[in-house]
Amino acid sequence: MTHITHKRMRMALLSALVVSAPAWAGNPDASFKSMDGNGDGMVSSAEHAQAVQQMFAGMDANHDGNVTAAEMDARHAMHGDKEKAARPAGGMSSADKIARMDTNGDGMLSASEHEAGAQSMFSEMDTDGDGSLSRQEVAAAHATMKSGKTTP
Ligand SMILES: [Ca+2]
Ligand SMILES: [Ca+2]
Ligand SMILES: [Ca+2]
Repeated sequence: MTHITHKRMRMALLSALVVSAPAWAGNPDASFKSMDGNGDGMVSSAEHAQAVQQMFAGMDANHDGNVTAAEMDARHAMHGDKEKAARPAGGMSSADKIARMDTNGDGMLSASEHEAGAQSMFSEMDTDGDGSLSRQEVAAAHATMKSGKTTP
C-alpha cells in the first residue's frame, strides 16, 4: 500500500515537472542537448539546476518569486500548446501540479519548492547514482513518463 502510494507520488512528481518543463517535453534528445550546457554528453546536477532556474524564471511572469497556476497555464499557452494547457499529460491541471510540490500549501510554487521538486526528479532519473544524467537515463525516464508506468 505504502509502496504503491510512493510510486504514484513519484510518477505524479515526474509528470508534474515534465509538463511544467518545456525543456524536457517533446523530443528527449533535443531537450538533453539544451540542458547539457558544456556539451560533454552528461547533464550534471549543476546544469540541471541552472535549467530548472531558467524554467522557473520563464514561468514567473510577474517576477514575484512564486509561480501560480495561472502563470503556468499562460506559459503553456505561450508555447502554443493549448491542448496541453487544457488537458495536461497525466490529466493534471496546473493547480494539481503545483499542489504536488507546494510544501507550504500557499497554492503557489516558490523557487525553492520548485527546486526541491526538481532535485527529487534528478535523483529519480539518475538511476546509477553518479550525479549526472546520461542520455540513456533521460531516455528511460522519458519512456516511463510516456507510458505512465513505473518499472516494477
Ligand atoms: Ca554536461
Ligand atoms: Ca508554496
Ligand atoms: Ca547517472
